[in-house]
Amino acid sequence: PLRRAVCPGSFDPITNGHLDIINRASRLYDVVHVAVMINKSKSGLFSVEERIALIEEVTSVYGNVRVEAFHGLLVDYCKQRDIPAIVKGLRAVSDFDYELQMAQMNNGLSGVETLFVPTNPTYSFLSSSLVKEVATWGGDVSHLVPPTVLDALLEKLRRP
Ligand code: COD
Repeated sequence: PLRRAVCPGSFDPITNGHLDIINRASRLYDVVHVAVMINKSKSGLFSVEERIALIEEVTSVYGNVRVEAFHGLLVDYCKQRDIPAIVKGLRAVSDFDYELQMAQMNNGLSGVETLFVPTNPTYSFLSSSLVKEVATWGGDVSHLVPPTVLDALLEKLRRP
């Protein structure tokens, strides 16, 4: 059977930090599912369809990444697709509290395991929200997101 893992997130938009984790997961597993989790209370800059298109474009080189949206609990996403592992990036201790809480909750709910990959230090300060904030005020984020994402971001900020 194929060994599967999921990299979940909001990906609004995908950054080089996300991409680094997805790339590393794609070398450890046969299939990596990237799940764009829909959060009704957070509307986001990019639509879910736009986020998926961007992720598909920048992960297609890996050859074993599948991207889809999901509305609901991550453990249900995993159960429906027979995915035993969640792969998450850990940026700093500040991520750890919440990530540990979610990992333990998810394991308690369904037995799914969470594996933490230490972030490439180049991206340890990086988040989608900071990228959006910096780009909104004209700051240079070209080293923080893939070129396709940069184009989409600049286009979006020009015509919101
Ligand atoms: N370097 C490395 N990894 C990074 C970086 C970076 N610079 N930035 C982000 N990441 C990784 C982290 O592992 C992060 O968790 C993941 O990418 C996604 O990041 P975001 O910011 O896109 O997404 P979040 O933090 O909004 O995602 C939270 C989830 C959607 C995963 C979570 O809320 C969830 O599972 N929701 C579904 C509902 C559910 O099951 N809730 C119960 C949870 S117990």
